[in-house]
Amino acid sequence: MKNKAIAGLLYEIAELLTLNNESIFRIRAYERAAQTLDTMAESVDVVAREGRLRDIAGIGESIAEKIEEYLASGKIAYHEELAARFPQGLLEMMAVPGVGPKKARALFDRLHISSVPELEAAAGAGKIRTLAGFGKKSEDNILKSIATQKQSAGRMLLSEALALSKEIMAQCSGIAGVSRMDAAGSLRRYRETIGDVDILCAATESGRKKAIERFTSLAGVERVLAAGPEKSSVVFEGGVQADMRVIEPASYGAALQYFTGSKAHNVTLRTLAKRKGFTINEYGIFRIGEKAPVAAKTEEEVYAALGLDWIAPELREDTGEIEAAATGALPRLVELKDIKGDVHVHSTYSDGKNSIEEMAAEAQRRGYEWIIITDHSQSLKIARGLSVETMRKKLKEIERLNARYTDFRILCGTEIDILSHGNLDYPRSVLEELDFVLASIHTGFKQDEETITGRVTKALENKFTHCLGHPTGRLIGKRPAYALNMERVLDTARRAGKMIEINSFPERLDLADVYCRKAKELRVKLAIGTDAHTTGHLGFMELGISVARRGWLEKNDIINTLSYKELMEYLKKRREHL
Ligand code: DGT
Ligand code: CA
Ligand code: CA
Ligand code: ZN
Repeated sequence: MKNKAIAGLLYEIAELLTLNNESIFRIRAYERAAQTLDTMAESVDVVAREGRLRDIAGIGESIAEKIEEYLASGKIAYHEELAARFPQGLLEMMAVPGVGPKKARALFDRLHISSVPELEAAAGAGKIRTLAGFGKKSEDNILKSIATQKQSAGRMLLSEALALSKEIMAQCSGIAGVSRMDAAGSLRRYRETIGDVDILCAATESGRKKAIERFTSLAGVERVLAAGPEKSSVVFEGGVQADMRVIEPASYGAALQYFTGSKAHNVTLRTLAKRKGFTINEYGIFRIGEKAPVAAKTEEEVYAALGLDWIAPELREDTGEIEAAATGALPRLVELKDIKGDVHVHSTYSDGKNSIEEMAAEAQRRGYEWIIITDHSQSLKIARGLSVETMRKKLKEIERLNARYTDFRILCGTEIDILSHGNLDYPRSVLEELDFVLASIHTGFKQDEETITGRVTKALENKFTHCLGHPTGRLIGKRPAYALNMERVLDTARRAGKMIEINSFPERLDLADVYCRKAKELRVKLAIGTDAHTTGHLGFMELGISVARRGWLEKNDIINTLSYKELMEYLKKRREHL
């Protein structure tokens, strides 16, 4: 977790240097170092302790010293010194997507705007469009970005909350008298953003105190908000809140059910209980007027007491799951262990950090049967998209690697740019040779609904396209979705027999759960891709699976559950289909 914190500070230094009009080389050096740390699989503490910090490509003496300073003291004086030169609000403005350091500086110098609220007011009043280099369009974008940021304000990404909860539970494990620990709340339901982390812990009287002590004195705890006998709350550095509730083992199932939520699910459940002559709370389910619960120990018993099948937490949003549980109609949700391959993987051929061989080895380690390498296409120069010539080299390398495996296969694919008019970024002669064509948008995010929807549907109708990559382009908390008409896109996918990706990258989770469910209704198949740029990123599959499960998807709705042979047949049929 320190990798991220340090990367964040280094990125900020780069931005502050930009704000200060410093040398571009210096700025790039910090950006590169930040990016390296951000995507590094190893923990920076360990690397530093073993004296290998200066061996990392892109980390020179001066930056290495700053990293060491952070590891020793939790801060970087150089960062603080730079930050102190500008109003805090200006730094926040700089973080608004579409603003950035250069524009922030212009707004500050010419309109004396030095905070996000001031920026919002000025944009709303039409004052920004008059500045040279801004215009009406950038004014609208600023307003949109501020709105997106507000929506996710105070919430963290699912991946961050998962990492934190795993850390908390690992640190709190092994306490005598504590028999079980689970994440609850939105985290157990795998919502895409998380307000606070809720942990439940089953403990006897003696385990109780120790669990709370351990929890409230965890590394990184900045403030303890409450340390009661049943519930304690802490705030970690960076402002993330976590609650831990300590529960008697006898009523653990009832508590887990209650504190998993969602609130809407619990409200409907409570209504059903009432109709059946029960009351339900965090201690159990009770026949009205009786003291002893009918069920409390396990969640299964609680649901069964109401005549319901156990409902997977990912479904507990009150969108029909209770009705389905009453009639035995719940879906059998896809699971991580059903997954046999990954459809979206980058390598050093484009902007990935590991070779094809390394990515394949990691996929094998994860128990997969196949992996599709989808490097960027020729137009996407910033991500080192492959020329036609390099693509031919890549095809040969994959052929050579495949000759070595007996029970594993690498497919040669591409994450191909959908060009501005909906055309694909390679000629037919290349497309014909590829196993998998994942078509994505990387430019022109701000086109209007008609234009961008037309562009995407045209790409889907192209006979060589197999799948639409990160369909809406949204970055959670950072960038809104394109103005895409998703109904039309799904309908086109259905008619053309094309797949839609569930991109598992932490800030994408795109296609989102509600649309996954729509896709399933239309019998459009989904393909989960991690968009891995390092071997470690293949682990994002857990996030993609969680989106699929929240979208009610079963094994057959997702092509990642196919064996290599089934997959090849499926892909071949898709092409014959046209
Ligand atoms: P979050 O933290 O905003 O991502 O969403 P949750 O669902 O984790 O909400 P949180 O942390 O406020 O509460 C945890 C769970 O407690 C929630 O999912 C449902 C359960 N709960 C049961 N009854 C109530 C209630 O009356 N109020 C609230 N806030 N939660 C309740
Ligand atoms: Ca919560
Ligand atoms: Ca909570
Ligand atoms: Zn992409």
